[in-house]
Amino acid sequence: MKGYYFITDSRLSRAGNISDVMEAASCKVDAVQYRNKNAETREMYEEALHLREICRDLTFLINDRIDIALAVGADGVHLGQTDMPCKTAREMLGEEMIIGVTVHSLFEALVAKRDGADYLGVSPIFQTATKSDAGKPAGIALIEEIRRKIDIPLIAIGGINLSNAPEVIGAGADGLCAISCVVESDDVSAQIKRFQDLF
Ligand code: 3NM
Repeated sequence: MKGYYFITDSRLSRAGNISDVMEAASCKVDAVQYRNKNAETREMYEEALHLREICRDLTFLINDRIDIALAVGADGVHLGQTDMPCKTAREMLGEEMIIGVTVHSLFEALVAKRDGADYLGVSPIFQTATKSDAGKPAGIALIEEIRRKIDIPLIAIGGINLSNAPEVIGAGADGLCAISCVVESDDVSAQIKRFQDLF
């Protein structure tokens, strides 16, 4: 995991998830995470199937829903602190599938690594309106602190834009995700490429 990591957000997207993911795939982003907190299971399953097809040559992950990840043949899941525990997910998914875990502290990072996470989402770095319960921004100091102790990939998220991304990378993040800054743009792939050029 290195570079730009794409996460869907149909509420903010101008063009919709399918179009956004086609653009992200054309940029060969590092990974695509399908995140949909509002859909019913069937709708999510069908959209995930479609996105899996678009992302046939990319790492394709599902946020939270282990069942949907398995059903559509995703490469893995991304879990938050209130989702299925990483250890349990690892037992369910085996060693081959990718598990990412969102962490907000060094302690959560150490637990996630111990429990089998392949990479960490470090968040929220800056203030964000995209996730209402994101909590207090940790700043780049959290990336630096985790980087000193942990060697698995760190993907920074939360309030990242083209102006503050260089300091996020400078702090030791292997990759980053900027949702609103990309999906609200009228040229999603051009915006993704601007982030990719920073790596
Ligand atoms: N997770 P934007 S913040 C999906 O803090 C997500 O765990 C977060 O959106 C966390 O790039 C977030 O528009 C949204 O700030 C990030």
